[in-house]
Order: sequence, then C-alpha cells, then structure tokens
Amino acid sequence: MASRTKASEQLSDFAASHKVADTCTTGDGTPVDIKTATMTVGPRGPVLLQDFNFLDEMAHFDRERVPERVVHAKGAGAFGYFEVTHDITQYCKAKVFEKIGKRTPLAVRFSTVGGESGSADTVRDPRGFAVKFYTEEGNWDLVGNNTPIFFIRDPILFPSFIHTQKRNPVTHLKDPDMFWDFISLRPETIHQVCFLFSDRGIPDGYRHMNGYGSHTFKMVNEKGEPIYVKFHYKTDQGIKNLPVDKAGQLSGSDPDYAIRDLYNSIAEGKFPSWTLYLQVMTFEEAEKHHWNPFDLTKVWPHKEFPLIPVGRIVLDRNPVNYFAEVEQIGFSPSHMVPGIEPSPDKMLQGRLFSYDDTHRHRIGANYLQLPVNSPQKAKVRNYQRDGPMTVHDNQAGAPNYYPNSFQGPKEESRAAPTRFQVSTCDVARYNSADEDNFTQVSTFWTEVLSEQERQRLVENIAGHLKDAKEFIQARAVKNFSQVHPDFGSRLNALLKK
Ligand code: HDE
Repeated sequence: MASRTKASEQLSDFAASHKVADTCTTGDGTPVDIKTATMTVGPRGPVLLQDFNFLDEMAHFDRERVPERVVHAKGAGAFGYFEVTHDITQYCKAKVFEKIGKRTPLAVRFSTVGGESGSADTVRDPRGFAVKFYTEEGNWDLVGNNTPIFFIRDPILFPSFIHTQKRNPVTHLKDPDMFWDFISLRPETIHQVCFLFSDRGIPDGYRHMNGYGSHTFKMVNEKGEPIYVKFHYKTDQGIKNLPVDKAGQLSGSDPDYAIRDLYNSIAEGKFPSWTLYLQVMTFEEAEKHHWNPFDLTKVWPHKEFPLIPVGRIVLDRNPVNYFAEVEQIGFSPSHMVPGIEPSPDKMLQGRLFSYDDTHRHRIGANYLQLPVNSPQKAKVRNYQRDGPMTVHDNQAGAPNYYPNSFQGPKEESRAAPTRFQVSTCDVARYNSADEDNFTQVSTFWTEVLSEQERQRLVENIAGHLKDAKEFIQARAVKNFSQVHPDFGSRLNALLKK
C-alpha cells in the first residue's frame, strides 16, 4: 500500500475546510436526534415501524448500487479543459475547434476493460480513454481506448468476444481456453493481440499512455465539405509501461494503483495533459486505398496520413464525488455535435446503439439529466417528457408535441448530416473474417519492435497461451507464423519448454 499521499488526506482536508459540522438530517431534511441507536420498545424491545430515521437509512442503503458497466467496470475520472492550439476550421465546423486559444470544459474516464469494478488496475488489458467535451452545441463524446485498433471488425462478434474474457459460467473462473479459442478462430484479432501482449499492454497508470478515437469519423466544415478523420491523443508525460513482475506485485499490494496515481497527481497540482492530433483522408483517397479505411483492426499509415496537431487536453480537477461524477457518467459514441459525424465503420455503427441502451438500463431513462451528463453550455430543448427521476422542471410549460404553433423548439439546419459514401449494394451478412489480417502485424513485428521487444512479446504470449489446450495452442501458433515464421517458431519453442 502506498504511504500517505494527497489521496489518503482527503478526510482530513474535508475536516479542515468544515470547522463546524452540519446538522445530520434524514433524506427529507429533518434533523436527526440520535444517529447511533434504533427506536425500540424498551432497551431490549423490538424496533418500531415509526423509526423513519432507521427505515430511511436502511432502504437507501439497500439501493446504493447501480449495475457496474458490463465492460470497463473499473475506472478513474477527472475533469479539465481542451484548448485549441492550431486552426483546423478548414476541416471542421464543430464549436470546440472554433478558434485558437478557445477552451472547452471536459470530463475524462480511464478504465481497464475486462475486470469487475474491484479488479486490479495493473492487469494486461486495453485501457479505456473516454472524453466528454461540453460544447455550446451539445456534448461530444469521443469514447476511445489507448490503442488505435481493436480486436474485431464486425460488432456482432463483440458480446462473444467479451464473454471469452469474463468468467466461465460454471467455474466462475477466467478460462484460458475460451480466450485463445476465440482469438485463434478469428485471426483478425491478431493485430490488437500483439499490441496487448507488447510492453504497452500494461501502462504505468493512466497518465503515461496515449489515447485514440480509434474509429474513422467524418468531419464537416462550414461549407459542408466532409473529410474522414482519426483522432490521436499523445501523452505529454511520456509513455511508461510496467514490467510484468512489478505489475503482478502491484495487483496484490495496491490494486488501485492507477486511480491513486491520477488522483494524487491532480491533487498535487501536477496536471496531466495530452496533445490532440488528427489524421485526415479525403473521400477520393478512401475509395482508392488498398486497405478498407473503415476497418478498425488496421491503422492508417502515418507516412501517408501524417499527424496534424490540433490542441491539448489538461486534467486539473478531481471528482467532487466518485459515484456522482464517475460511476454515473455515461459516454456514448452517438453523442456527436454539428461538424462531427460517423463513418461507415461497422464497429462504430454497432456502438452507436449500444451505449445509450446500456445507460438507460444502468442509470435510468433520464440519465442525461444527471449533472455530469447534461450539457453545460447548451440547453436541452426537445419533446421528451416525464419518466423516472425527472430532476429539472421537465421543460415547464413548453409545448410537448411537434409541430406546434406556440414557440416550441425549432429545427436547426447546421445539424444536418452530410453525404454518406455508400454505393448501391446488395443487403447481406458480409463475411469480413479474411480481409488481410497479417500485413500490418508483420510490419509491427519487423519494423516497429526492437529485438528485446519482440522477445518480450513472445514471452508474454507464451506465458498466457501455455494454459490453453494443445490444439488451441497449435492453431494460435499457426496464426502467429503467418505474421512472421520466426514469430511462430519462437512461440512454439517456448510453449514446448
Ligand atoms: Fe465499448 N462499451 N463497445 N468500446 N467502451 C462500453 O458502455 C461496445 C469498443 C469503450 O468510461 C459499454 O457505458 C460495443 C471500442 C470505453 O464509461 C458498452 C462495442 C472502443 C468504454 C460498450 C465496443 C470502446 C466502453 C459498457 C463493439 C474503443 C467505457 C458500459 C461494437 C474505440 C466508457 C458502458 C466509460 C464501454 C459497448 C467496442 C471503448 C456495453 C457494442 C472499439 C472507453 O455499451
């Protein structure tokens, strides 16, 4: 356990800023006389139904938990701002990029993916990097990871893929056969698997990793001209990863390592920041490109599509309350603003449905009214009404139907989507399993990794794959051999040991 830090002083800091304690009340605000005893008939008697203080306390306690996120359950949040440093209005009309020097408030949540909300922060897993920009034209959520790519390219595979990393339904244990069975049957996973088992698979906390929007999106400028775009956040703290043995040790001694690190850094005034870059691709380039630019298992080569700097995000405030501002925050890739639109990327399209759906289940139909989720700079004016936990004035006396003749909220042409590049096609379930799964991974093996990094990659994979059944190991080795024969034979040799 870490020694005493800003995080461990939180309660003392509260006491120092509250010289006089407030009067304790029930949930409806009436004062409580004695907080430490139930109301009973005599000192040994039964508890009375009239003891509202007790009923109020217990009934609320019984309802304290909302379901944890089905993935990305463990995480840390912080707040800050985005500042524009370079003009990109030639590409995008979104208010957030309006002019150099402009600042937009934002919220960020970092997370691990597979583990439950009590799991260790230092596991080998992708990290979530979700950002909510509170813009004048509504909230823009860029819900990304610390990797520019993903395991699969068709969203219908996502629930199965996630199940392979969750617990076996009988033993309630993690199951190496489930994971490697799926991975080896779907070779499009190999690019992200190599990233995951490389050094970057265990970042040293959340401050020392990059973030990526990962998908291809579309940007539109004031003239209505669209362009495809990818977003990259580069850490200004520098990349730092944890060695495997140290990560394992921390999983036991300080499972909340990454949350603690982020909290303390901000509390001590060391505000972490990231520089935001774009890659852009015209519609014409997208049509001609030999790789599908909407395939989430692939990167856009930086040589062809160089990084364009845009601005930086700075995190300078810790949550006032974790549950209110981090557990209840709800990000969604479908929260886009005028100037930012989806591309045809199937994975992005699949996500556009899933997030709001899960929030309505997890935190309620009116989750967008919670302070951390509601726009800070835009007013919500629509024709939705009522539902559980309607916390504002429910739009008071404004008309609740459209069209109307009584000054109800009107349409805005700035929000119109631009052209979608889809030619006439047959409706079918297209099999995308075999769309060049290996070329970019071969480049990663031969050109990106050093010899020591290649050795660690093979060792990390072997250390995990060794627990799967032999026929699954053999199938996985065959796939890694297609990345590079040397990769497969080195892995095979280690597994044989
Ligand atoms: Fe997510 N993902 N995801 N995901 N994801 C969720 O939403 C989903 C994917 C990511 O800090 C869930 O609120 C589908 C890619 C982050 O609150 C859920 C597919 C990327 C977070 C969901 C993907 C992500 C989530 C679970 C494939 C990176 C945490 C709880 C089609 C580009 C956000 C929730 C936070 C969370 C669905 C794939 C990033 C179930 C269906 C690719 C950072 O809705």
